[in-house]
Amino acid sequence: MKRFTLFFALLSYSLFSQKVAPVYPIPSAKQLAWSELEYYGFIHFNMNTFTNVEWGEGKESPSSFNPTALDCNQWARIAKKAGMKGLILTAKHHDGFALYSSKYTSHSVAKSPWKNGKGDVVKELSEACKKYDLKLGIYLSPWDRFHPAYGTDDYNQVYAKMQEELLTNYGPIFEFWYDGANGEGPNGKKQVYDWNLFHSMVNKYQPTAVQFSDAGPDIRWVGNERGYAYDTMWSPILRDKIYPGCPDFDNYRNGQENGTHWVSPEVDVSIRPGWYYHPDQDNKVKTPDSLLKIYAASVGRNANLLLNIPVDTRGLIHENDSASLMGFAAIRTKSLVNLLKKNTNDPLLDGKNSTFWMASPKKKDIRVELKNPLSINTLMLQEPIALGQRVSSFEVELVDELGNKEVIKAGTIGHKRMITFKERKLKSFQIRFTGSRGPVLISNLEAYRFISTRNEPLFQ
Ligand code: FUL
Repeated sequence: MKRFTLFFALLSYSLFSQKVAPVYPIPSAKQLAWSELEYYGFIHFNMNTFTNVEWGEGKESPSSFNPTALDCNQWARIAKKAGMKGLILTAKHHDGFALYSSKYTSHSVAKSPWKNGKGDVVKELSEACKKYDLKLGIYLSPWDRFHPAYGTDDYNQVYAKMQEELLTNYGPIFEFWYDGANGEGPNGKKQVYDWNLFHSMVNKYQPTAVQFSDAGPDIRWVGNERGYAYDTMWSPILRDKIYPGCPDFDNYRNGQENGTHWVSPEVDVSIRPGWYYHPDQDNKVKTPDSLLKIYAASVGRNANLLLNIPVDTRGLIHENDSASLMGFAAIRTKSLVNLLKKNTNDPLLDGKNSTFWMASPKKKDIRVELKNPLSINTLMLQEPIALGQRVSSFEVELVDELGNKEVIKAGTIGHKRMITFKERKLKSFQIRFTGSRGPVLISNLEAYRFISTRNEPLFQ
């Protein structure tokens, strides 16, 4: 690929992070490491796969759970080839059926015909993840429509004990997922959850794991299941005002400029319309192009992407899903080629997050003159978030080879921000920062040409 020479009208300079005061809140070490993961998978596979529903009632017979060819190595192999960093498994969904034999519930694989009740899906997946160098995450639905103790204090102990089993028997866990969906248990009772107890279990047994819910404590739901984050996407949030399943969550989904705690968003979306496998959705698998747009609207908007793959009744990822994931990986790799020339002496162009450009009263903007016009449709900016999230608004002025100008206004940046536009041959561009908490720091600037499976520009 042809490389282009850059002329910077500004003088960029490097600063060591310790010389710049952080703007609080800032991420913990485990939150920072989590942000680097960017893309990993969700596996919805459980009783619902066999009963062909999205939400079971807890009255299903364990005899229905009987995959004919379950192969967690196939899941892991596909996830690895797809470029995912890990997999999160539904160890127990709302119907209460557990994918491993638990001492604390009678509703599990132990009562199923699969492997004569001796099977353990969590174990098989944990071994496959180790083999393919993937991280393992656990989804354990707090809502349980089966458990007789649900709605009483005892259930909190049951849930914590199940956490203990999952957190101590399967090796390192990178993420623990508390679903916000919540309703009544088998006796019509609602549960008052002991969140402090649940959080303490993860902190005790897997201190490097991040915990997900509508309200964190470490990472949070983005507020929709359609695959996108927002133009303004703060990691800081007023965490003490929200809780899992809180009805006015919409008011908090963008995070808050004056947020008290660092709780970054995660975008969860399924590759199919449903979270679980339904044969009539075999031809409704999202295309590689739509997955790449989802990627730009999630990873490119200060969030991580958790892409769900519904495993089928054989216990395998369906051929159509696999094909789409491979197509997505292929165009993502081609699209993420930085077309700005790397320059190890320039903190913006060295590809490192530890060095950064800092705005000053004299140098408020970033201005790039391209010696040879460059055909692109995406600009990517990063803040060194270890020092806090700062930019609240900015604008990008694009100038094409004929001198035509367009100004795009945008909100936050955070870990990664992608600004996408109709492809054009750019002669120069300028990034003007119009609002920030403290001095603006930018650690990386890249330019891409996002393309579709037909090798056409992705954004029209
Ligand atoms: C939702 C659940 O109700 C869905 O079944 C699914 O597990 C999704 C990831 O979260 O809240």
